[in-house]
Amino acid sequence: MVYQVYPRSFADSDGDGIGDIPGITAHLDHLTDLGVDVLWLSPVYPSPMDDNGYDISDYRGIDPSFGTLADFDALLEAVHARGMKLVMDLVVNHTSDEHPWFAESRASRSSPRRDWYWWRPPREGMAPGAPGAEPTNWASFFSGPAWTLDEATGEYYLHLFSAKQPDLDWEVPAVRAAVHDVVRWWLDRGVDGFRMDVINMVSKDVAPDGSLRDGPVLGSGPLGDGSASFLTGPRIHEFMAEMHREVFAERIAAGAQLLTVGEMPGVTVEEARLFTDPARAELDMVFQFEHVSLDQGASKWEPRPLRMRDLKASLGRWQAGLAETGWNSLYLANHDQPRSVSRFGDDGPEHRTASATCLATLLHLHRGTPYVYQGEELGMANAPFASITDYRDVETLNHHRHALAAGEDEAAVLAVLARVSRDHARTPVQWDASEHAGFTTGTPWIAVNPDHTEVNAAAQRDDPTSVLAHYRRLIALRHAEPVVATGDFTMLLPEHEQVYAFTRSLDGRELLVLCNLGSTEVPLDPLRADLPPGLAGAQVLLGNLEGAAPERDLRPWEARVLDLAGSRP
Ligand code: ISL
Repeated sequence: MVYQVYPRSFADSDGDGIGDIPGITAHLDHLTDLGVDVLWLSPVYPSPMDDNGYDISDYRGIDPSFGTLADFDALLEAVHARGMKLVMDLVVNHTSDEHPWFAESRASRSSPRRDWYWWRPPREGMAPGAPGAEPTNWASFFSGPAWTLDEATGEYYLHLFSAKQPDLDWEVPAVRAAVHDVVRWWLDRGVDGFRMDVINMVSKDVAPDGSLRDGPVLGSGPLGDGSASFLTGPRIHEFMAEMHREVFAERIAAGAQLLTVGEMPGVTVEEARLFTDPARAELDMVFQFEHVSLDQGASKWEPRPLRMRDLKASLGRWQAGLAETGWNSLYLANHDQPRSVSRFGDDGPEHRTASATCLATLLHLHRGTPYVYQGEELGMANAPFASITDYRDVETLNHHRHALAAGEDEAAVLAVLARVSRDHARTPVQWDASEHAGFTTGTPWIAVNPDHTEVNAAAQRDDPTSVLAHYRRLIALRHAEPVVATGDFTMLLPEHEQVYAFTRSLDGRELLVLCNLGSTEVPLDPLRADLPPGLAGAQVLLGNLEGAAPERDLRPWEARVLDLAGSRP
């Protein structure tokens, strides 16, 4: 399994209130105890921090707020000494606007690096800066248009994210070669692979004359959805195969064990199969977004209740779709998503532990590679932020500003942010009950969740009933049982609104997983006809509540992994 560290919020070693690399090195026991195989580090490169490091100004260094290259090398060595691997975040759809490449590109229309980014003149017949003069109507993911005018040269540059994150133009071979060089540089330093940020956006659908097309208008306009022009674009498979060939293939042939995972908003299961088909040699796995979009309306700012049958239909389709060819990544949370226990579980005191462990069981018993996001293994919940001054994230702050400017009611906007802001994932890891949760001796850059007095690693470490202890057991189970890692997956009870059930089977071994995703008890008898036979003779391999028995009714948020083997005629 892979454990994601968001360095800014993990552990601060020097009291400046910002997590750093020595802080991670000092907490590696936590990862070893958990059974982590791979650590994925969100970006630590030099950055103006407009998007907390997803805006990189130097691909070959470490931001001073996180430490030094020597600190990084020490972390890498310590990770390897513990038998773990370390995967970096590769953010190459865009750079920071403060990257020297962009500085050079923007300097003049005739700069040799002008074409490294997407510069375009205003819409035909319109003056630069006039409303609607942007080259296309695309909305940025972070509110407002995806184009910003550079006054000095009179052209616009494309940024699918913030104005400080200009998109690189991968059509230019020198851009791709520069990216390959960066990847080689880190592999030579000893890293074990990459999580590739929005990598399915690097191929844009550009017409032979260089123009890009408007997308369908969003809501009442004027901005449009350009995603048809940049999600999984025409040359994306070529670019992924090229990177594999240029950078990874030789090292893998020489015996290196490397991991590549592409973050791909909007990717379909059919595309994912192509990306992860070993015969095509592109990527090991992708992060898909279907299951984290089911509780969203027209946008992430319009949350709606999740229907259990939608979740099963979606995850079930991904399990089936990548069963023969390809491989799934499994996640419920990351640094962009609200906390999983608040979103899919029940973070109130009564059901917090049970629902966090129930969700963990569900996820970790699927086929694929599970990802745990820092603090998820403690049952960390959304922050009780009530004012816009509590928030730090560029996406959240931009949305708030744009929504208010559009006349939306602030209380309603804040109510949505309280559910969906990315900052919920970014409050400091709760190490202990002390002030600032043991995260820092200084003032944390974003508030610590006040529930750290109850919910923290120190309180859970030696408590066998804790969320942390349950994660440890789940990870150990996967390591010990081939059926968990690679067994076939069959979804059961597809229409049931509360019980999520499936089997895993391998070489005559069969596991039945039952998860009650609700706060009421569910009697087992009415479900029997749709469950495999042999419940009576089954063994409880793992349960999240004390007193688990194969045929017991499912208590609120109870999860059970039953071993049906031996009970068959
Ligand atoms: O966060 C999201 C949902 O609100 C997504 O739109 C998110 O921006 C998208 O998944 C891309 O995420 C990645 O690239 C962004 C960065 O802000 C995210 O942190 C990163 O994971 C731009 O680099």
